[in-house]
Amino acid sequence: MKFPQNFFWGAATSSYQVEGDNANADWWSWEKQAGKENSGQACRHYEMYGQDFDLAKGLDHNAHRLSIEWSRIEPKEGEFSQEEIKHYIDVVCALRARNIEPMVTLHHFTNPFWFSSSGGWTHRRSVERFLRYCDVVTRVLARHVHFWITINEPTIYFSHAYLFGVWPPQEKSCLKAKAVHDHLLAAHIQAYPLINKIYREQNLPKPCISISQHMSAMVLCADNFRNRFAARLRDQWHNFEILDKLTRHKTLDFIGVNYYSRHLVDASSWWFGNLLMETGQSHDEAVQKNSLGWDIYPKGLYQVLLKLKRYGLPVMITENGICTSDDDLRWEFLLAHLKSVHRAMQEGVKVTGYLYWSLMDNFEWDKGFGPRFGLIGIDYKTYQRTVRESARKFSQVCKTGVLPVDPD
Ligand code: IFM
Repeated sequence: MKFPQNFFWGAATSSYQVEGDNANADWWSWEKQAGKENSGQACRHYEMYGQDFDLAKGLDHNAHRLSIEWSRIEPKEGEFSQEEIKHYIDVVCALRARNIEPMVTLHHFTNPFWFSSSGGWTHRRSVERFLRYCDVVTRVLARHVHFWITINEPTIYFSHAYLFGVWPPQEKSCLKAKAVHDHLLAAHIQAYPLINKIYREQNLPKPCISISQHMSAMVLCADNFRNRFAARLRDQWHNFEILDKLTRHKTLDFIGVNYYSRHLVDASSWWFGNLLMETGQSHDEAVQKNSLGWDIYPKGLYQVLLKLKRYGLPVMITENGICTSDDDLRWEFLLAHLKSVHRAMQEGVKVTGYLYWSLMDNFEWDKGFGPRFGLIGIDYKTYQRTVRESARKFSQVCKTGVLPVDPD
């Protein structure tokens, strides 16, 4: 099983989860007030990024996805920190110096505290505030960056923060969730021409811009009419609604996919909530789970990728990973998902890259530091990095573009 020569291989991180000391972000005050584990110094990646990128280089990665922390760049409304801007130029150049393609996310769940305390993404001025930040960042990074993700997992963000009330600002309001959804989409739709314009002004080749869309496979517990209907509804709501809109606006140059698991669809009534949310037990196959209890379902990545054919756009896996204390299982997970990617490519899906989540263990939001997603383990007492065996095996794939054959 061989991948194309110019395939992007690497891993992803996000600023808040790895940098540490992001004291101007809304999560920072929320995690304290909500009594959650504090992100504190996270992995100290803010100062140790050079060492971390050396490890990525040593593991044969040729691409790396990172995010810019808006609350560092604009700690007070309209005040941009030259020091922090320089920091991110240095970070991106550090990747370039190692021949690792930087892929930059502009919004990965966190907001500056001032932005959230004045209504966050529910505010009608949220879009113009985001665009002002995008403008500043794009102008300085354009020379060094070709791939942009404007917004990470919009559906996860607005549902967790404004519908389920489990992330800051812990709202449970359909009206607010709808406003946030609309503003996030508008933010992307308007950021797309803005970023392109900056590249034209700087005489640079057109950049590649997308979002990272969280996608799940929909699996029926029992094959009946209501479950089939519920699965279609969920597919649309969770996976495709946003992609449909953004492709209609012609604002995606590729599709960024974050894939982790499946939804087991078992709707016990025609009530909207049951159709959209209710999960059940699978009757046919017992699958392994990650340490957060999510089903491991590699076939689902293949299924999702095939459905993306409808857009006729290249696809990049911007996240796929497992939290586990069993590193053999991590490698099995990686290999099985890469086989799914390869199979989808054989069937005509143009996948251009695979970024494992995550380069290192990190702060898994409301779940704290417990879940271990990293190719590289972090000792949170000493901040020592340990390259896992799975990372070395993945490195062989990155180097050769070939998947090892199963011994059996
Ligand atoms: O850690 C997160 C990441 O921030 C967004 N995608 C899913 C990952 C695992 O939950």
